[in-house]
Amino acid sequence: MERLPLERKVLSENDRLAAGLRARFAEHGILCLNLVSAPGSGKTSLLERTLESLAPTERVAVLTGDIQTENDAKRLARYGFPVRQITNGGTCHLDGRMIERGLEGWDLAAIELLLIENVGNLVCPSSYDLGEAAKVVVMSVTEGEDKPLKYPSIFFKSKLMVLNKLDLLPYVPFDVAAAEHNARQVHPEIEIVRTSCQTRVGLEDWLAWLRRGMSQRVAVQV
Ligand SMILES: Nc1nc2c(ncn2[C@@H]2O[C@H](COP(=O)(O)OP(=O)(O)OP(=O)(O)O)[C@@H](O)[C@H]2O)c(=O)[nH]1
Ligand SMILES: [Mg+2]
Repeated sequence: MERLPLERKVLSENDRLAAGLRARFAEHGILCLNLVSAPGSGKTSLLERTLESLAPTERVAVLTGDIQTENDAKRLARYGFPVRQITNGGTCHLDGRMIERGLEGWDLAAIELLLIENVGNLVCPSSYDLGEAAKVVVMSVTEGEDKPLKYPSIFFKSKLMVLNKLDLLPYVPFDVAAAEHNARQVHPEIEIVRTSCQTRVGLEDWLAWLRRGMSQRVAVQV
C-alpha cells in the first residue's frame, strides 16, 4: 500500500521533466522518437541502417540507453553523427532526468531528429514519457505473435510498430497477420512497417515514415 503514492510521485516528477523536454524540442523544431522493444529485437540495428542511409549533412543525433556497456553507442558512432550512451547502472527504463543529462552540452539548434533507444524492456519504458513526439515499438518475429496482448501498454502508446527480423520467417513459426491483428486489437490506429535489418527489406517504409514525421514537425517560436 505504501508503494503507490511514491510511484505516483516519481511518475509525476517525470511528467514535469518530460513536459520541459517536449517544450525544448518544440522550440527547436526537433522530432524526437523513443524506440522501445524487448532486449535484442533490433533497435540498434534499425538505427544503424537508418544512420547509414542518411546524408552526412542530416541533423540527427542519438541517445542510446542500456544498464551496462557502451556497446550500442560504439556501433552507432561509426556513422559520424553525434551519439551518446546513457548507462543507468540498473534501471529498466530511461527517464526524463537521464535524457536531460544526455543532452547536456549539445546544441539543440543543430539537431532536427533525435532518436532515443530505450533500455531493452517492453514494460517499464511505457510508463516514462521522455518528451518524445512518438514512441516506436520494435517487435521481432522470434518473440511470438501474442506479445501485443501480453504487454499491451507499450503497443497502445506507440504510434508505430516495426516488425523486424522478417528474414527469419522461414525458420520460426510466426504468424505475421496474427501479430498485426493482436497489435491492432490493443491499438486500432497503430501504424505498422515490416523490416529486416539483415536483408534491408522494408527499410524504405521505415525511412518514409521517418521522413513524414520530419516534414510534419513544426518549430515553435517562444
Ligand atoms: N536475422 C536478423 N537478425 C537481426 C535483425 N535485426 C537485428 N538482428 C540481430 O539481433 C541481435 C540483436 O540486435 P540489436 O540491434 O543489438 O538489438 P537491440 O534491440 O538493440 O538490443 P538491446 O539494445 O540489447 O535491447 C543482433 O545479433 C542483430 O544482428 C534482423 O532483421 N534479422
Ligand atoms: Mg541496442
